[in-house]
Amino acid sequence: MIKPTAVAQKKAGKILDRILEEGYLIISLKMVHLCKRDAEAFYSIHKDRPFFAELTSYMSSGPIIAAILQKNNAVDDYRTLIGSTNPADAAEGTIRKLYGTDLGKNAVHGSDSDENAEVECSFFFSGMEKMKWK
Ligand code: IDP
Ligand code: MG
Repeated sequence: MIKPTAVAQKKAGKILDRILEEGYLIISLKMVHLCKRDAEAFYSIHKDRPFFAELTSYMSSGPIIAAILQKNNAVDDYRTLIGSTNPADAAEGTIRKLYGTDLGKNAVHGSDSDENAEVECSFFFSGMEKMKWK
């Protein structure tokens, strides 16, 4: 996902271009404005964390762009490409360092395992839209 601030700041094109340059295929892509309940469902894994309300309010504050990306070792390589959760700690040249502004507004989301990627792709996309992924 490209998060609301990065979309509002018109960074989506640059972020997607970088992802393509790094060798990912974009299998599916859409822009949607999540409601609070959608954001709570997507981030339900974090429901007991102190930042859950802040996170889900933010993620429902404006449109996001969701994508299914395909590449060998996609999850691990994408985590390296985006950098640490806090942009201040992210390595130079990473997407969060380049386009993130703080811990919440850190430009992009990334799945943390193949298993969660499957769940998260299914949250946004139908079977038809995921067709080429498997
Ligand atoms: P990740 O996005 O790097 O996987 P997670 O720990 O899964 O990081 O947290 C999900 C998102 O919640 C982060 O991307 C970040 O925007 C937000 N977040 C994490 N920790 C905090 C916090 O302590 N305060 C506010 N937001 C946080
Ligand atoms: Mg995470």
